[in-house]
Amino acid sequence: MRLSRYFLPVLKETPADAQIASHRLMLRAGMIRQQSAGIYSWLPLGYKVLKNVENIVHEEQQRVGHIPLLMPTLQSADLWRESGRYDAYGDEMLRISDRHGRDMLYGPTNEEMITDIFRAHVGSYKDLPLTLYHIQWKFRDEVRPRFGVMRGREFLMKDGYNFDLTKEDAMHSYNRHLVSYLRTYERMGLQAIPMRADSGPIGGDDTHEFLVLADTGESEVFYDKNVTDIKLGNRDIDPYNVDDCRGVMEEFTSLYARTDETHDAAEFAKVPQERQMTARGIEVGQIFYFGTKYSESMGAEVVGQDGKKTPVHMGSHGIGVSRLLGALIEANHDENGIIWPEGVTPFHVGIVNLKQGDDEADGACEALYKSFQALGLDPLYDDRKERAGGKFATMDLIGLPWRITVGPRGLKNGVVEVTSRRTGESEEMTPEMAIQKIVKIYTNL
Ligand code: 5CA
Repeated sequence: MRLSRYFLPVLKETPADAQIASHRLMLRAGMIRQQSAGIYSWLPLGYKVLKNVENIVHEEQQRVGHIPLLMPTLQSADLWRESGRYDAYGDEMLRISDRHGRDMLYGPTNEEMITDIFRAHVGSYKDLPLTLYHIQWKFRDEVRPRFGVMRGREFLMKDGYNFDLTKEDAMHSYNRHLVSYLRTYERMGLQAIPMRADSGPIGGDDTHEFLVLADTGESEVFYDKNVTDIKLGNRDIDPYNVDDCRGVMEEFTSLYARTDETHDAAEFAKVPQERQMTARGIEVGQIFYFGTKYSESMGAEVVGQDGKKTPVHMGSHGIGVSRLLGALIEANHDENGIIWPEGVTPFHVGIVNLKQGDDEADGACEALYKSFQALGLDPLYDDRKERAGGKFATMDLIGLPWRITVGPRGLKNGVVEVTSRRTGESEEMTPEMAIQKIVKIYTNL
């Protein structure tokens, strides 16, 4: 993309009503525009990152055998009457009626709908286990939408649902989700700690939330300092292997880590005092096991090996896809702007032409631009007739992890400058070496 032809409405001024860094930076970098309270348009730059985050979520879900589908945003109230949640859900549910006076709602989650799909098409234990998921917009009429996409009313969520024959099988699904979530967040360059939580309106007793530590997080968290040392890394975990997944679950959840909802001061006191941490966190995902809560009330049964019908054991599992952009920025920014981790960056590299109109500089930039594209990378070339300072400020604000600066002076010596957004360090090298360096960074991800 050439910046002169792109749509990047950056703001010079800091928006007054945005209280936290990620909200301010998303507005300033032209990523989102608020349309009404808690409802946003995703402008091109924001949309690109959202798609990158979505792709990682899809890949990691499918890596562990979960199957994508797509359910609608609007649902019939009758389905929710079957589970009893139409009345129980309260004011967070946006209720709508259509021209025939039928009660509809904008889905805040999809347990009922997926259970309906399951009961219509699955009847035998032979079709289990099954995990279906989608990435779809949700609506929750939050009392206090705030912090931009962090607590929106309309937001994008990955929600997945497992169907298993027994509680034991369903717990394997739960553990497998935990493994896949850890990998998903790590690929984005985020550490999200699984913590014992409360299940709220979804139901069930077994639930963990995944929290990214950040001062601006909405949840208060209590944890053993040692949990932050545990990483999944590149371990080869077979998602179908029960012991492998249970092992990871135990490793990540045996140390004390809880949100304020389940915090137990007496238990916490057993953690050595120098390791007792109290902090704030952003909830970027949650997994639930709720057994037969929906399958019993809605008649989702399978015929077992013994020929008898039995309700399936279920859980649901959510990732806050749009919220993740906020969490990513909270965890990766400085006073000049965003610092995207390579795994989600909207463009792989920025090219800054210090002297637009100079034949040599223009030619070198064009050559870099075309080479990156030919190698399958997505460069953003600032080809505007602007001062260098303004170009650098824009690049810093939008946070591309790598910048190549091209100017007549360097070109005289055959070099361009490669700058890391994170460290601020610059290195001079030939354009060929610069290409090699950047390509290598992205192939090694
Ligand atoms: N049905 C279950 C799992 S699929 C469910 O709805 N879980 S949830 O309520 O925990 O939501 C899943 C994730 O969506 C949360 O962890 C959070 O990251 C995100 N989320 C929830 N509410 C909002 C909101 N108002 N704005 C942005 N993200 C949200």
